[in-house]
Amino acid sequence: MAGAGVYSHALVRGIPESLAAGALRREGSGEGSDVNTASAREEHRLYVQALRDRSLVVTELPADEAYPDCVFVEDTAVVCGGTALIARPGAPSRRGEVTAIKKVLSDLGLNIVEMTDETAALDGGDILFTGKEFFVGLSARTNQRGAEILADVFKDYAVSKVSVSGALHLKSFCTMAGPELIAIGSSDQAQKTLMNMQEMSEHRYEKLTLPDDEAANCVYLNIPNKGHVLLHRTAEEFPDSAKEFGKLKDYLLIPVRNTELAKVDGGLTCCSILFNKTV
Ligand code: CIR
Repeated sequence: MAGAGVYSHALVRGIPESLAAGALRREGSGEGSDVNTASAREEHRLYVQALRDRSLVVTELPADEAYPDCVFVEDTAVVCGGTALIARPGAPSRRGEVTAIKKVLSDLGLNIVEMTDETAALDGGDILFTGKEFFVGLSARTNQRGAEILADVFKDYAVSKVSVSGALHLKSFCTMAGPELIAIGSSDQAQKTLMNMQEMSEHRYEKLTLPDDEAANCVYLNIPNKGHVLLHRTAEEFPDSAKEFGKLKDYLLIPVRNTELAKVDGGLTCCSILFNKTV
């Protein structure tokens, strides 16, 4: 089953020393604030622990100093229904990250499809799978060709393209928060993007509007016999958004701090590739 949040496995990767000085940052992002590597690793450890505590089988790849952004594994592959599409990240400095990811996903028994077309670009952070269809953000990192290849690989699902500006990725402000529930930031850009998505879709989704765009990047897990689980940013970081999460009924809410990786544009979804291997 490939529904929203239905996962058995997670792939994560450690944080290299090189992240603080070498990770990519959008202009103006985390300005003047250095990443504290020790704090980043502690926050990341708690994130990984939260996934393990929900019974996911977690594979942890070691960091690679040659790739300062390697902790952001989400961008390197899209996994659905037993197939892993190995991405061609939009940032040239990140392309080599995929080699280790391809190997581990292959060792885990997934069918591997590689995006080899040199005109294609795709970051997993631009791919929103709702359980029913895919939305692909066309951003500075993901282009039309990347979206076409994804549509070709995951033929069982409708794939709609939506343009993204003012944020790094589509999922920087828009993720699933439940089987039919989309978490969305309240900026004009975020609301407009969701409106465009709804216009293209045959499905009707509920929306959970968060006052902070960044807080709309959350991790929804739908684990058999464990119900709805949501990893979301803490009240300390985003008090108003945390109040909105608190109104969700029948959820296990797990606040996860992400102050350090956020300085280099990393959100909660970026730090894992989540997939279901029971298909
Ligand atoms: C980058 O610019 O590629 C990294 N510094 C942040 C990537 C965040 N990934 C994601 O949102 N999926």
